[in-house]
Amino acid sequence: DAEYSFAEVEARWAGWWERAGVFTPREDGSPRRTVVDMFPYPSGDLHMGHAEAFAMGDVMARHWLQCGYDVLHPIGWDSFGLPAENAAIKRDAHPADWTYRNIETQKRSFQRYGIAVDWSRELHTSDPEYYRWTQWLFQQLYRRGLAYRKDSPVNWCPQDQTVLANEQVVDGACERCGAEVTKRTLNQWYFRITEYADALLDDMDQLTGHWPDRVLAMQRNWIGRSTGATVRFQVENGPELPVFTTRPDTLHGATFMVVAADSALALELVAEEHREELEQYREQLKKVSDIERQATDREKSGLFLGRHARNPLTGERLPIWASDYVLSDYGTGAIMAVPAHDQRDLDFARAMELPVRVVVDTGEEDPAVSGVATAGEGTLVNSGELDGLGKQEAIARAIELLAERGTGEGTTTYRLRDWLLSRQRFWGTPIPVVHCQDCGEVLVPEEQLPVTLPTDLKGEQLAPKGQSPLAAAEDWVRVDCPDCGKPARRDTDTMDTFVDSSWYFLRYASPAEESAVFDAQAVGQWLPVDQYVGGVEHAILHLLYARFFTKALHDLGLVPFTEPFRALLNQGQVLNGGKAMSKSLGNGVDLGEQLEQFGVDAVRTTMIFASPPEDDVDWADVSPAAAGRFLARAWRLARDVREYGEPGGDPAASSATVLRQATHKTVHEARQLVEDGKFNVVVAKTMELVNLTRKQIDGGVGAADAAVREATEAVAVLLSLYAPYTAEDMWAMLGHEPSVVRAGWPTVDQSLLVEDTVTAVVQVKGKVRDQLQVAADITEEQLEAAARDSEKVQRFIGDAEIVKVIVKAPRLVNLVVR
Ligand code: ANZ
Ligand code: ZN
Repeated sequence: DAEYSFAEVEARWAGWWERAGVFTPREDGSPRRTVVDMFPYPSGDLHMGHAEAFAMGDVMARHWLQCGYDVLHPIGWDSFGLPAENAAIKRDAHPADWTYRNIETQKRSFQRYGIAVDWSRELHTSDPEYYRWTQWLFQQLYRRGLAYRKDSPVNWCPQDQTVLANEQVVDGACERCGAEVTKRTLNQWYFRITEYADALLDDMDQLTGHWPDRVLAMQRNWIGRSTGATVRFQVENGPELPVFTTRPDTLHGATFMVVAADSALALELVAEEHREELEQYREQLKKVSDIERQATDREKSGLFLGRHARNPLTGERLPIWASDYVLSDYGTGAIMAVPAHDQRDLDFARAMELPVRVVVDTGEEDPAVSGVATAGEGTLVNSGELDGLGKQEAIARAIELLAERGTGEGTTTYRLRDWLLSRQRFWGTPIPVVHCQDCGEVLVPEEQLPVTLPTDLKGEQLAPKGQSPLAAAEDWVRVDCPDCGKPARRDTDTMDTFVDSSWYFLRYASPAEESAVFDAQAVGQWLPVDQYVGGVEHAILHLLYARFFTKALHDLGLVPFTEPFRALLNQGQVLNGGKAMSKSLGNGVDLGEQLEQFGVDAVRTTMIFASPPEDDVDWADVSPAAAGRFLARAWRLARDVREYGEPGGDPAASSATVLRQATHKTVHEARQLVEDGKFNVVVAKTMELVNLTRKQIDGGVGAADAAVREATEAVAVLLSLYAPYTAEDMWAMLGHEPSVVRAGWPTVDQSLLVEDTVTAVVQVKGKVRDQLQVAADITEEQLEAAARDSEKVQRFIGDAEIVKVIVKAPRLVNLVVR
């Protein structure tokens, strides 16, 4: 007998799906579904993380194909970015060389991995055909006032001459070279995502239940909408000092004020005798990253500015301090401190020996004694006309009082900041703007797009020098102003790669479209994405940016929907020994070696079987070898059916009711399990069906039985979701034309789903000779047929003639013979 060899099975089908165009949408009027995996960065080769994520997305795509949908499951490459640039600097090459070489390698691996994607729609964000439209979209946003430039302080490494992200500053030093990081003010491009803060929050209602709750919570938190009040305090012999507070009810408990030490406000307010002290303090702060500053366990520091302000409700005189625990870019950059009811204020008050006054009685211990601020519900005390009110009533009343006096009003504040999109790097989408002395910022005319990257820069020329490497390409930089024709200069910054990935899924609908960013009709037909798949590390930025872009494009009349991804699946990580794989731990698992040793299908099956999709997979705890043995067992069913079975038999005529029930039940349940994201259970169900089928064959039903063929075909369809090579091979052995991919979920016979089976007794001349498990609602004819088919019964009858049959369905058959 032929034996299962994954290598032979893979070789038989390698490349076949692409050649046959199996995954190219037919656009034949069937209902459509779109599955998109977060596109990969071409970092080198496929790794275990990709292998898991793409196996998951593939289950959904393949399931919908079996359901009869026309499925769009595309792939592309997020191919701009720093690693390519760094590799180019090191190897004295152009980033494109490294990038496109990696894409080739990785693409071959993806194809071997048998992903059900339509390669004809492959896109690269670093292709001019693609980034032309990234530039075009930037210009549309610019025209709408959604892209703008402003000066802003950034982390600056004087050694590397480059801007650093907050995450790259460690203990005030550059993560790479250790130099002391300073702040520098640069003119940067921003997208006005804050204009969409409310829409981004409110539209999450549409996503609830379809996106993981934790992702929604993280986005909500990141946007950070706070409702409260702006309260204006009057500085003695000075300006008004507005603060944002969520607790205007606690105004009587304010005992001092704090302004952000690094703000212009602090410099403006400081009394002359404290100026030097403030300047020293500010120097110190430049070395601390924003992340560290916001840590709650950080020791409080600050200084008195030598000024006072008046409480607008009580007239009380409050000292003004400066500290780093107040952020310059949140609210108004200044606060009223209420130490009794705000922990950060209490810590500061205790450190600086400032008074603490309770104004909300919560029944808890005095914060001045306990050191724990009381933030909960309670009754107002020491608060004049607010006394006796509850917290919520007092908030409303305080806002009324402030409004009456003209010293405040209700306001909403957000934590979300505009999106800083410019990068002083080479390998990204050039910003399509020209700067002219006379005309200012001028958009590059649409017919001149794309503004392509110069191809003659390489190696050291790309190294960071404090401005974009593009600035060094003088020929490229110098252009005539599109408006006045005078000499002007191109913008030399490139876009954050998150801009490229904020709209790629839209391009998949019509990737070859040359005259527009996309074909509106195709976008309307394929999008929004029905199932988006990717890692939780993108819970905030990428997903928020893509949602923002979609909303902005909606408002520009370019797309008819406001949310890009109907459903989101965050696959877990692949660990090894309980820890994330890493070079330093030396616990990396090489995907290529796993594929060589166990085969694609065994690795994919292992990924899917190990745990629910959103849980981590610990490679140390799984057995791809066992998965391989399961696939071999499944495959042998098809081999035996081919060898002994005759096609065309009617399973309904089979007496193997138990097997038929199991088959139909498995198919029925599996469909729902996939929809519910319980992919691992689908594998378990397939295993059970494979084992049962083998038992039935060996137990007398035989491989020729139509019910066995039926079960084996169901196994092939189930396997097509996660073991594509084996499934295709089985389907062919069963005598079908390829491909199994669109074979369709077998039609479920509802009568076989009846949970209750009963034991029917078969008697020959009044003596019990066999017992059959049958459906409770089996018909008289079916039961008689089953009884006649029983091997045991046949043995007792031998050559005798059946003269009479008494059937009492579902319990009894009595055969009278002579
Ligand atoms: C007085 C007060 C009393 C406050 C109280 C809280 C509790 P969220 O909810 O995060 O929006 N705050 C305002 N601007 C700030 C800034 N730039 N840096 C640091 N803290 C700032 O927080 C709003 C509260 O955070 C505001 O309400 C303010 O403190 C503080 F019992 O005002 B509160
Ligand atoms: Zn001009």
